[in-house]
Amino acid sequence: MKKHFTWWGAAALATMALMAGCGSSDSGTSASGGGTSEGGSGKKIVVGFSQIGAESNWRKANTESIKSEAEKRGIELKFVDAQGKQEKQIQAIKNFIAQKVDVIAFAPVVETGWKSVLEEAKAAGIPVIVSDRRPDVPEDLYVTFIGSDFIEEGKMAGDWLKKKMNGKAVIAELTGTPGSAPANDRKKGFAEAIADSPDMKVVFSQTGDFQRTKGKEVMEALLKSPEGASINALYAHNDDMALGAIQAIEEAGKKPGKDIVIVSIDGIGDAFDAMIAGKMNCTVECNPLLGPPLFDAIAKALKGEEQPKRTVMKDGIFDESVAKAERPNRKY
Ligand code: GYE
Repeated sequence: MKKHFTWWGAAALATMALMAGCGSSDSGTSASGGGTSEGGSGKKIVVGFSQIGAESNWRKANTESIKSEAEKRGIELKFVDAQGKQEKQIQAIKNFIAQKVDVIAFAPVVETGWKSVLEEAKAAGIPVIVSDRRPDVPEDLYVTFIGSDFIEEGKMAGDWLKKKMNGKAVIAELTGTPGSAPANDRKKGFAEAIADSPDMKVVFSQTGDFQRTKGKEVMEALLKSPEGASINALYAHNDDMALGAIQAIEEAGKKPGKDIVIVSIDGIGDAFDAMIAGKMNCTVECNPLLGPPLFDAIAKALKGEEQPKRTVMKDGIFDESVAKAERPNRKY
């Protein structure tokens, strides 16, 4: 493999890093040598990444993509898992600022509450890249945001279900983490898609926090309640919750995928297996492989290059009719 690394590239990188007020040259914390991504001082570029947690297979694939891309590029990654807690993410970002990392990247668990910590990063001259979910902050507090269009995903799920059910369904909705961009937007997009069909009714909506076990618990309780009896469709904001719900539906003596038609979002391998087994009907893809575009954006930020405020990942939709043919292409 040819390395596209030149002395003037290194010099530009170092200059820009200094212009951006980055402290890699005096932080003394980063290991040197080994990689291709060095600042002019011979020190590795250090990126702090605050991840939400490991709540779903999507998230695990996302983490893996980020870690392996950092390694491939010889970048030192300080990776911190917040176990689903915003306070831990804020603390991690504050620590990255104190450590004078070159770039901070993060996936905000919820939309609100980020302004003050991002202002601290800005005051310290550390560029911030937003990964996966949008924070509700002024645009000047981050360089760029890379992730999917969650409203569009919700719309795709709603349009698909409307067609499948011929415009008539009694729907249960399993929502994602309260206050998160994907939960807010997937709910909105789905509602928009079915708004013109008065016989498509969402009669139940509760959070399963994007987790398989919680999806199962919520579905179990619903099926035991009187309103559970009439449900003939399930919309889950992610595949893991749908897969948990499938177990609950089977345990309740019903046929998932038949008695209750199931559509969810992410496109993980397990969802394809469930479709092949006839237990699930459709998944809208959400691409978790953000590592490569994320580190492209980081490289540009360090060079001070112009870049768009928003990069939208392209997502497809896969239903039971294509699940078997598509399965070998699924990597996560
Ligand atoms: O759909 C879900 C994960 O933010 C797009 O978070 C991501 C979502 C994904 O827990 O599985």
